[in-house]
Amino acid sequence: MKIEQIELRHVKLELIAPFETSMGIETHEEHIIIRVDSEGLTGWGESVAEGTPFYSSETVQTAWHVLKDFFIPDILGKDLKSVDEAIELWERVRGHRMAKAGLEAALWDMFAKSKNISLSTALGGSRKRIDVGVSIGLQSTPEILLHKVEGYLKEGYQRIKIKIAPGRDVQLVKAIRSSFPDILLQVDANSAYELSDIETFRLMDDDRLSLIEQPLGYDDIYEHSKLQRELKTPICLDESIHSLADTKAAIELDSCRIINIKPGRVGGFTESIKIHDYCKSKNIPVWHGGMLESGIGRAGNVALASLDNFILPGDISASSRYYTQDIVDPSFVVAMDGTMEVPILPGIGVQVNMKHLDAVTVRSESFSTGL
Ligand code: OSB
Ligand code: MG
Repeated sequence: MKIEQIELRHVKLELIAPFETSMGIETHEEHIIIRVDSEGLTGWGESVAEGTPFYSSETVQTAWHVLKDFFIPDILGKDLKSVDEAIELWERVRGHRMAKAGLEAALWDMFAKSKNISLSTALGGSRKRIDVGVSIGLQSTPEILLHKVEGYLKEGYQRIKIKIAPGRDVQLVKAIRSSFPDILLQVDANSAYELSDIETFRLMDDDRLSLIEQPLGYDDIYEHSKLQRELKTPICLDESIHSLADTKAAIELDSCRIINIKPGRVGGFTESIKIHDYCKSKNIPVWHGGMLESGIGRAGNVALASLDNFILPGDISASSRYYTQDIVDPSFVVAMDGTMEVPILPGIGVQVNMKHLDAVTVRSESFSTGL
């Protein structure tokens, strides 16, 4: 397919409520929406690099730069036969995975549309509905947290994840466990602890947590293996896993027993599928993480999570859990049984609402072959 035009949009979406983690408080989410036009078809993707380099070293600005100066010129005007062909052209770029994943997603959408199949089918997914959970930020009091947990359980969410930070951890887990003894519960530290904090994790080790997500250093694999050795509760790595190679290292070292897959963090759907398949061959369950995506990124997440080794419920919640107005129609909803439908229409399977997209766009730039 001849890549005729590519457009970048820096979007800024206001969250329904501030999202607090050990990395700070977010009131808005900034991402890049990427549109690719080719032979009458349009592909959409979302780069999840954020406004700040607190979760990942990438930001909207670094992603914009690398997309504009490297990834886009590599494919603009080319007649691509497949997504793989683009990935080969991009191979010389090191890192910048979130930038690459956004453009790769737009190509996946476009190629799926050209074959008249859903993105889920194109990626090799088989589930018609996926199991979903919700990620709850740090709250000002344990009472407010319990109230939120109760509300989300009533909406149907199959599991609860809470953010933790030093001093705001064990007592929150105990409080939730005493009110909701049997729910699927997990915690996410976003790298807020050190190995010397092991006692904190021991105190939660009998609370039947499904997993402890990324307790130690954001790039660490080695110390997590020391921590995992001392705990019954599975560790799950998020920030530390950027590739299939990291996944292999983490599994061989027993640094974690579960992997969180976010296509942005690992450079796209293609790498995500490799990680998914490798984990499946090693009996390691995976689940789909989230980056507070708009409906465009969410559609990709839902499609990827339809692959069969996404065994645990994902951080893929209803559009309304994040934003008052999504930029796609229909917006994503969660059924009372805690599942979400996988779109079956071609590509991402949802329509981009141009009016809503325009309203959240703070900057845009278009690149075309030029005649
Ligand atoms: O660590 O999983 C994380 C959001 C932004 C950055 C990192 C993380 C998160 C979440 C939210 O936990 C997941 C979601 O999109 O619902
Ligand atoms: Mg996480």
